[in-house]
Parts: sequence; structure tokens; C-alpha cells
Amino acid sequence: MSVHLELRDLARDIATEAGELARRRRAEGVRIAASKSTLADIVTEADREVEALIRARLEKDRPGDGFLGEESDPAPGESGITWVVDPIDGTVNYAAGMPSYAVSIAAVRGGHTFEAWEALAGVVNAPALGEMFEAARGEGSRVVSAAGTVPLRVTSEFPAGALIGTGFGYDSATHADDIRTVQSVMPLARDVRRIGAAAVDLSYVAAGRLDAFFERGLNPWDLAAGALIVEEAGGSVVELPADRFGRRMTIAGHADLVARIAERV
Ligand code: LIP
Repeated sequence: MSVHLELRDLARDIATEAGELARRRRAEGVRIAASKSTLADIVTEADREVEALIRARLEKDRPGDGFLGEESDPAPGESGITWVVDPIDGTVNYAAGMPSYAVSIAAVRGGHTFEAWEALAGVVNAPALGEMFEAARGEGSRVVSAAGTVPLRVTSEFPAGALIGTGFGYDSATHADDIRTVQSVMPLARDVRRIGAAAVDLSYVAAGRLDAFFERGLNPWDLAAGALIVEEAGGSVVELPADRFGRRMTIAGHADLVARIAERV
């Protein structure tokens, strides 16, 4: 078995255990532990507990690897491989009791940014939706659920216009710019969706449920796994230079549509 597949299968195993913990904590009742960049940028006790579980599993199974997670301090490692982890992407959805949240785990080689790393494996486990999206570099993408295992492919034709996902950051000062960006992209769209979890948005692009996704200001852990899942489904993921708030724009989808969106944002 290739190293990429081994990393993917380990990530799936850990994401499965982590997803069950997240679901259990959600059912027991979620407590907000703190706010981070703004009052709207919350972290729950479950975020921290799930990341601790993932980190402990990786330290046991891959002791020489680095770690970069949303809720704890980074660790450099010495193997050249770093695990980029969002324990619960879609935290606000999770806290509000909405099912669109996911455990996102990726193994990357090289730097700690999308433009610097080479993603080797990635999984996005949406436990409340019963779907595990996964990819290994060079091995394609697929979604595993009770219905079975289905290979993923991005869409390339949208005669009625593209169904495009997007998202907004926690800083309300950026919202007016983001609404103007949506307005500028609308001539390409039949409609937009605001799911609230970039890892789910990206997985839906890979699955052809969304034709494209764009958002400014994503963190490395929001997109590390989902971007590889899109690329291994035949899609393209690009990052554009930062805006006046220092936020880079991420766009994902079929390369032609990504280019058309990039011209407008
Ligand atoms: C979320 C992203 C989402 C974005 C939210 C938030 P978190 O990540 O997945 O796309 O719109 O503002 O950044 O904070 O739930 O891990």
C-alpha cells in the first residue's frame, strides 16, 4: 500500500473516532469555552477535547510528525510530514445544533501554508451527515457512507448557471466587502449556498453538489483536507493575494469556472 493511502486510512480511522466524540458531546449539550478573534469566533469545550483526542492518536501512531491544529500549539516534528487539523470545522453550526460540521484531518509535506505544502492525504468526516469524504494524492477522492463508497468528480457543465458556495469571516468589518464580492460573482451563478463549514463546502465541490466555492480568510486547517479532496476529484483550488484586511481568497471548482470567478473577485 502506498504511503499516501496509509496516511489516508490512518486519518479516516482517527476522524471516525473523533467524529463520534463530537456527536456524543453535541447530544450531551455544548458549552462555549471562549471567544477568539471576535465575540462571534467561538470555541467549544468539544473543539478542544476532539483536537486533544486527534493529537494523542497521532502522537501514538505517528510520533515523528508535526502538528498544526486550530485549538492547540503547533509542533514542528522531524519526519517532514505535518498533520493539519480542524477538530470541528463549522463550530458555530455545531454549537447551534446544525448538522453541517466536520472533523478535518490532512497530512501535508513541506510548509504550513496552502501555497507551501504538498497535501498527501485528507479526510473530512461529517458525522451528523453520515459521510466521510477522503483523498490520497494520486489515488482519487471518494465519499464513504451507509450507501457505500462513491468516487468523486467535480462538475464541468452548469447550463442554468453555477451553484456556488461561499462564506463570511467572524469580523463584521469585512462583511460589506464580502457581500460586494458575492454581487460581483452572481452573474455566473444560478444561486449561492452559505453552508458555514469550508471543509464541507470543499467536499461538496468535489462531489459535484456545488459547482464552486470561494471565501476570503480561511485558515490552513479549514482547507487542508478539503482542497486535496477537490484536486483529486479533478478540480482546481487557487489562492489569490490578500485583500485590505489581509485575507487571501480561496476559490475551488473546475479550473475553467475557478478562472472565471477569479476574474470577478
Ligand atoms: C469556519 C469556516 C467557514 C467560515 C467560518 C469559519 P470554523 O471555520 O469553515 O467556512 O465561513 O467563518 O471560519 O471557525 O468553524 O473552524
